Amino acid sequence: MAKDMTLLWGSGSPPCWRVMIALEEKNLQGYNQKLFDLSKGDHKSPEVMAMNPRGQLPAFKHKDVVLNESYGICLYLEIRTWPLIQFVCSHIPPRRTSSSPRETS
Ligand SMILES: N[C@@H](CCC(=O)N[C@@H](CS)C(=O)NCC(=O)O)C(=O)O
Repeated sequence: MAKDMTLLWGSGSPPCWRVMIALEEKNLQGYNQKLFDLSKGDHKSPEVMAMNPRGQLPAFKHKDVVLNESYGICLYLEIRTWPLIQFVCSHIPPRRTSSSPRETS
């Protein structure tokens, strides 16, 4: 799972550390990472802007999911790595939409 993850982070950034600590706590070592020097403005580079148009770090990607808020990333990691939640989610029937056929009883 960690090999599919990429974290763009900045030097001296508590929100970045928050995500890195969450990754460590969840034993997700081995993720791809790249350090950007905030003091040089590297967080406005095309590489960061492509992942987070606000040009802020952390920027996180897992497969085709991109997340840019540190608390949101931590929540995502929690959900993705908590076996009970995975079990429950895998047993929830697909959500009915307004275009779904209505049940008749
Ligand atoms: N609410 C965001 C804050 C992210 C943030 O402010 N990151 C700072 C580094 S600590 C940053 O990228 N600042 C550069 C800028 O805003 O241009 C989070 O928790 O992820």
